[in-house]
Amino acid sequence: MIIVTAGHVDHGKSTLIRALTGMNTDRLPEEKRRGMTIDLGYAFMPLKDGSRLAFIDVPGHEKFINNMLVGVSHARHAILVLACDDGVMPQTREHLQILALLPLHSLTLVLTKRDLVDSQRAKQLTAEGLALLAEYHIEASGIFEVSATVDAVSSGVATLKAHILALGEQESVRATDASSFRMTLDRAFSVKGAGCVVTGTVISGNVCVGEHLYSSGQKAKLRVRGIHCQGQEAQAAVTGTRVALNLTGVDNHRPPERGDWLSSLPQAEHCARPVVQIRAFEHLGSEPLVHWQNVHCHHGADHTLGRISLLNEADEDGCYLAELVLDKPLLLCQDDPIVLRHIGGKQTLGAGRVLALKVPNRKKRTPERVAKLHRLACLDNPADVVGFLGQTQALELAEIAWRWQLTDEGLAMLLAQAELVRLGSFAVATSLLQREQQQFIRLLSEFHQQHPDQLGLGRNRLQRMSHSALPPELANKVLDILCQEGRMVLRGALLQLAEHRVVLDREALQCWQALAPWLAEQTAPVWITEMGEYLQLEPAKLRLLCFQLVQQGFITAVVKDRYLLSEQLCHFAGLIRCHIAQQGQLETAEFKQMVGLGRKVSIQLLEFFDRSGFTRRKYRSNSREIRDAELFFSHENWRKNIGVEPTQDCWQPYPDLKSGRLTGDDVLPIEDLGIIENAPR
Ligand SMILES: Nc1nc2c(ncn2[C@@H]2O[C@H](COP(=O)(O)OP(=O)(O)OP(=O)(O)O)[C@@H](O)[C@H]2O)c(=O)[nH]1
Ligand SMILES: [Mg+2]
Repeated sequence: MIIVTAGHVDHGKSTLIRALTGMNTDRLPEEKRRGMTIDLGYAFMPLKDGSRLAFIDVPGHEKFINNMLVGVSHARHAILVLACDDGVMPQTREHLQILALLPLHSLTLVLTKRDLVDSQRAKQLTAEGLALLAEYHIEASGIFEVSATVDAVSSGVATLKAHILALGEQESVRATDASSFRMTLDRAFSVKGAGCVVTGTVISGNVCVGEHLYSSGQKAKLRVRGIHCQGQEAQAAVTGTRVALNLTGVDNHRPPERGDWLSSLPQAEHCARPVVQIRAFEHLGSEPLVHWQNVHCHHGADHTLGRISLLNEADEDGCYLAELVLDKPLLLCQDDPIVLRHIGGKQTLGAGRVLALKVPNRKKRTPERVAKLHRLACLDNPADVVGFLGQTQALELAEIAWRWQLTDEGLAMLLAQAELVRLGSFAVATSLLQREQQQFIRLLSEFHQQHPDQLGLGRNRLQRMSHSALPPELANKVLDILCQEGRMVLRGALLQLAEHRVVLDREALQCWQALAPWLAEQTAPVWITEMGEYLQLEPAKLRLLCFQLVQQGFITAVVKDRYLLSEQLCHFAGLIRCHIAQQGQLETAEFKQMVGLGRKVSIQLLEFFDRSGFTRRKYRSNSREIRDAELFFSHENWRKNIGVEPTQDCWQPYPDLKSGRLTGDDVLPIEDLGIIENAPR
């Protein structure tokens, strides 16, 4: 447990810590000379169970407010110090404002320098202190009057110490964690014989000696060689403790520095435009926020300048929704506080709580988006937030883990609580999945109605048509599930509803009935012009018919515009298979002789078989061998191979990728058919 001090300069913060712990937190020579705190100071107090409690002593002077912000950035317990002789001063108020913006577990009010005033003044000051806390809706966990420079027993220090020890014991009961290790660095230095040492506050999770951690400042992972936790050598450190880590693997060109982060999870990208909910103190006299106002942004021990892009007007609680446009991106997680100060350093304006790390480029202020952000801001529990987000979008598991800093078990627990299911590397709500499935089915069914002569749609086209909220790889998974459930069927690269059947229209059927016997009499593949002469049809019309017949698997194009019956093709394939089984290979001349056709057409046929994956031409040779004997086995089988299923009146084909008849994963629009090897035009 860590307790931070707060209060106006010279109100006795450091003296109080010395009285409590016996340790002097003002370690710098300059601090000793001037008798004031400049940078953060640390002290420790042993607890009954042998563990230790840490104090962070902050400077009270307004010039060093940046250091104070680093010290309190992840504070959960604080002591607000108020000197009896001075009373409430500007930094008393400002420090309290900053503490009020943080998710504190306890705040103890301590009136110091009690020996300098009478009891009436002390009483009056107690009332003032309480009124001040009430302004910020903070309830003190205890109020103590202390004189830290005189004998500790009679000065109230002992009572305060007892209170702090009790707080420490309560906190140690609370320490259960499913979160991963994350720490902000407030100091980094080199120790002779040990190397790089960094110190900071463990914000979540725990770390052990020997572990490797990601560092935001370094490209490589760093190994933890040694740990000091709460000022003592240790093997591990847990949430809410002050630690010093001895790291190895540090790149000395860019050594760790204040503001860096260490984490056990691979770090997400730094965020330059977080969406935040800003709690401002306008009602307590702070300047009102203005759109596009320049501000100092303090996050952990890191700092940058930025602008506030307001998304709405302040609500009744004085809260705004805003996007922070940061000069330097910060390494943010969900709900992280970002303290906003006036650009002139005059006052604290408020603090933002991180709601989202990814922002859309457009439509930022639509009523729907603002309502969604409002809803998000009202949710405190991570499971509620994840559940809410999962209703409308797929969430990447790695992103959830980073935003809420979760270990694998923590992530599993969160998903279970939020009722999300894992799908690949994503988490989605079942309701969203169902909606997407229904949308795919609806679109495909509409497509079938509009294009009864077509097999179906490719995945990409279906996804584009559905304007799916899911990323492509996840949408593919949803389609796979639909196929596994038998609601859709994948024919080659095309998806169709299970019940969909392609039929030839009446005119096409008549043409085919006339064409089939004529084609059966032909020994060689015929050109489309010959077919046109026979059927007395224009080539354009005939091409459409041929396209349908090819889809149906009745005919096959050997080269563009030259067709033969698929049955005959299988007969040729049978001859090749037989010959190669006996001879081991097939020469072009042998094939020519076997089928009794001309040289040119024989080569066209052999090259077709090569392209479709049935045969392979040997390197620098005119002979061929079998590559996939399963293809073109028999007419019936081949139809099965190309996905043909018998129906009552015709055959259901799907394009065969191996033969290259429909390349790509889409049915191309009719204008683009030219690029398909044997698609008729
Ligand atoms: N009489 C009396 N003097 C006190 C008491 N506590 C602190 N002082 C004196 O007040 C002066 C300032 O005390 P510090 O502890 O340095 O004050 P601080 O709040 O740490 O000041 P900064 O760190 O600069 O913000 C010192 O001279 C102390 O001796 C007290 O209880 N009684
Ligand atoms: Mg001090």
